Amino acid sequence: MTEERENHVPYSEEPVDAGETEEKRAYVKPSERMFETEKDVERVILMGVSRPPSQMRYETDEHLDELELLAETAGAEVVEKVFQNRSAIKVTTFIGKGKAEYLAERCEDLNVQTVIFDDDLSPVQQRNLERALNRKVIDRTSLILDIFAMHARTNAAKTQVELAQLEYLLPRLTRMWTHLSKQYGGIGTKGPGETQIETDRRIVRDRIAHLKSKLARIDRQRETQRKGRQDITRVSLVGYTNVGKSTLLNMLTGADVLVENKLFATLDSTVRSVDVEGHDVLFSDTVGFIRKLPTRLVASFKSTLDEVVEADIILHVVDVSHPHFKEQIDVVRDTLRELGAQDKPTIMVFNKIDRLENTGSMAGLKEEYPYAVFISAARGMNIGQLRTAVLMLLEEQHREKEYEIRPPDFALSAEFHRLGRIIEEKYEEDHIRIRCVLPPDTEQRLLKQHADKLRVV
Ligand SMILES: Nc1nc2c(ncn2[C@@H]2O[C@H](COP(=O)(O)OP(=O)(O)OP(=O)(O)O)[C@@H](O)[C@H]2O)c(=O)[nH]1
Ligand SMILES: [Mg+2]
Repeated sequence: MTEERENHVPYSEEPVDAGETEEKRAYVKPSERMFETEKDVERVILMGVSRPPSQMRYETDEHLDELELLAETAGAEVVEKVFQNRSAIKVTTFIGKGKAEYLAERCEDLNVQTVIFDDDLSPVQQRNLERALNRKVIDRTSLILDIFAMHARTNAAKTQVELAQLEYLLPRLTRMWTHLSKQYGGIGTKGPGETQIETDRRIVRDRIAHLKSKLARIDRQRETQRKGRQDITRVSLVGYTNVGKSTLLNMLTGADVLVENKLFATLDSTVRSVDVEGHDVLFSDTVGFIRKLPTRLVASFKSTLDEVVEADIILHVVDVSHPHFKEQIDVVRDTLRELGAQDKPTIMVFNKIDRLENTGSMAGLKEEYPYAVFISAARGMNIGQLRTAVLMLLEEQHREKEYEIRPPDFALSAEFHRLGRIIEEKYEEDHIRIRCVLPPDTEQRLLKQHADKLRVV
């Protein structure tokens, strides 16, 4: 057994819900392979590969800086960064033979336990590299998954992370890795002629199916909650990780979401209601985005990210003090596109202006983004301007209209009062006229529900 396999400890957490049986929990929790179980700080080498002209060396440098932050967030110590230029990636080992030998040497010299690749490795590449280096080899995706596993607090977040981890793991289950069921005696009993690895795959697949149905249940609950709020305007804070979304939510709403100088401090969405000049507005903060965020992970975070998909307005928060904030903007836009939320009314919010030494750069940005707001969430600078920008967009969305209820229906009129902003109301013998502003969703719903008596004048 290699060191890695000994780190596979059985999953023995308390059941998170009562319907969960022993058998369904019978598998090895992947996150426990990694940094969580390490008592001493894990020493790691980062490996980046440039492929000019599609990825130049300076880009690889930037990516490795970010990978270093990720590794540190996961509790590891980065002792060296290694680079290679390659025009073609090797199917078997990703990097060339010479570089692999060099890496093995450096691992030995520097007492390194793990090598982290910035690029996704195929299961075969990962396995071959582990053999060649005689060390644990992981990639960016699996590092991100580890951080997610460490930071997941709520039932929903835990379930989502575990699902993503198992889906990552499934194609990587090899004969070397396995013997899950033996650890559980009796569980996942072998069928006739079924090999150990098939049994293990089946355990993981069963667990995946169970997690998916659990997530579907969580989705339904959240949907019911959202339905109860559908008449309220929803503003979702999105952005790259660590840009200050939670700080801004706290500042806007008085919430006390955990704020940390860490990547992926927030994994779930927090929703708070605030009155913005007479409009009831729900602000939500959610999981941050990052370059190369695995699509699988985005998919398993569907129930958290629905908050973004269903928002009326998006606040795209940017850390303007970050040297690569423009690239981060692109990553966020791409992720929004993946979610199908790219066409929502969006306000660009440039945060951390207090860290800008040269305010001249702001002038250029103001030209490029004329509707953007420049704030410092931590210092509370220009928060009023941001509220105004939200309000203006709201007003634009909630244009004032005149409605007629014929014959008069006082219950319906009361609903207008509850859900809209009434500007004027007139009672006539055979009808009621109301001039008001309604959120678009609400208007649609009322018109449909009361088609027999309600119309727009
Ligand atoms: N100087 C400065 N620091 C800020 C500002 N806003 C947030 N920060 C800091 O940036 C770090 C990240 O803030 P968070 O609010 O946790 O960021 P986030 O976008 O929610 O991050 P994740 O949830 O990890 O994706 C913390 O250390 C904050 O104190 C700001 O306006 N100025
Ligand atoms: Mg946060």
